[in-house]
Amino acid sequence: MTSIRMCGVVVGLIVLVRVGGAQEKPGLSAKYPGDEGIGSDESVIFADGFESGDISAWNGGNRREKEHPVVVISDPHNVHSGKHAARANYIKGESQAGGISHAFLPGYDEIYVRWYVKFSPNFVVENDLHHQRIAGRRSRGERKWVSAGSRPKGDDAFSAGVDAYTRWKHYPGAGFFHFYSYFPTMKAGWQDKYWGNITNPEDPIMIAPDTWYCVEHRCKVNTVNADGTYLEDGEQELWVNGTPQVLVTGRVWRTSDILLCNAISMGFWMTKPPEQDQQMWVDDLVVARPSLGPQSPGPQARQ
Ligand SMILES: [Ca+2]
Repeated sequence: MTSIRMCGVVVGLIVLVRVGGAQEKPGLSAKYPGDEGIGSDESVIFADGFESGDISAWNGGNRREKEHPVVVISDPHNVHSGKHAARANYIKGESQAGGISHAFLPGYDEIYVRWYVKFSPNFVVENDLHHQRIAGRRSRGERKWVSAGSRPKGDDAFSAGVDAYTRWKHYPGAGFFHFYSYFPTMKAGWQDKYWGNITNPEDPIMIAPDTWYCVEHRCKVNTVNADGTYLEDGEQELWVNGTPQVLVTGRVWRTSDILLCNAISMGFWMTKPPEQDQQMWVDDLVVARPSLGPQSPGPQARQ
């Protein structure tokens, strides 16, 4: 399939899905064109458009900083709004495990995370790209992240993940966004180990190269009653460019109220190293209690 034909298919899919409906009501972004001042809203937990010129706002820092640091760049073509964005640089044949994270304790029952992401024209996701996480960690005592290959116990950690997915390059380029999550009732997979459980959209929006996408991710923990019993009423939801993509209900994220949504990460690890140098850019990330929706056009916003 040529790149021109591929673009035609991608555009057609996006138009079809958009007719199906956008987010029902304006989110918090509507009050802050260009995200200007959104970080000061009392319902915003964290916001970073990387305008400080570094990632110092992220209190979890830069994972594997010496090998593959996430850096802040100012090339206007690769900035969504303002003058800076974050960039992950992939090197041909090298495993890329970099990422940035931020924790906010004790945490919340439900949060929304909205960000913009763009992939370089030659970007290929080999299978899964572990992109963004809403993590549930202990609100008191020792705090851990989930471990790859292991099922969470219900009182240690959970991970609500958004990946870019190609199913071993069955889909071109960066593929589409889906869920890749760890939770206590997850199913075992390859080699009888517990790898992130996948939920795909019915009508995926295929990721076009060199194009900004607005991605919004919601996680709501399930109810834990005062007597220690719990309900199967947790949720996870995804929108791309304001269009609903996946809604999971009835999920058990936890069996103890010690776990809350209290950390996020932007990650860049792929199942297999890339076969070429490639880049990904992220900008305008906001974590909030109400829904956000796509950024309203501001004086410097690129649509
Ligand atoms: Ca920016």
